[in-house]
Amino acid sequence: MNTKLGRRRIAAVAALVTFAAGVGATTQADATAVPPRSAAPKTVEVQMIGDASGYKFSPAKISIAKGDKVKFTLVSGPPHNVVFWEDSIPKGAAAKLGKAMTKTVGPLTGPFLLNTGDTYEISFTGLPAGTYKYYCAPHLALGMHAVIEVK
Ligand SMILES: [Cu+2]
Repeated sequence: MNTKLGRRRIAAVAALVTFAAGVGATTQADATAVPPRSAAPKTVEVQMIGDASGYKFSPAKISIAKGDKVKFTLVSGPPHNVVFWEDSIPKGAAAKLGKAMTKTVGPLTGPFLLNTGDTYEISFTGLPAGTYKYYCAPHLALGMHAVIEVK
């Protein structure tokens, strides 16, 4: 009698053991909690520099994955900002990029950073792959422009 119940108990114990093994391996448990992706989103840093060597974004060209963030940090020579050329970004990206940019002071125009250490972040989540060319409004004439490649 009751062999069915007995089997169920064994199954329940087996499930518990499996669960406990999973808890022991925390990295494995964490990996199953995030949606599948080829790699975790990362933040890529770009420095805004203005000194005796000139005005520039460094590095001037970066390559990121969809979903990554770009973090601009003012190092020297302010004010600096980030402005995208609407005709030098992928077709259909302008509206989404405009929403992804916070504190804009004009179309695809980020706020002016004034102090060393100030940062400005843009998330490329949901933005199409392609080439995004941008510049710093105060220093465009001095060659302060750069490229973000979204893969
Ligand atoms: Cu600048």
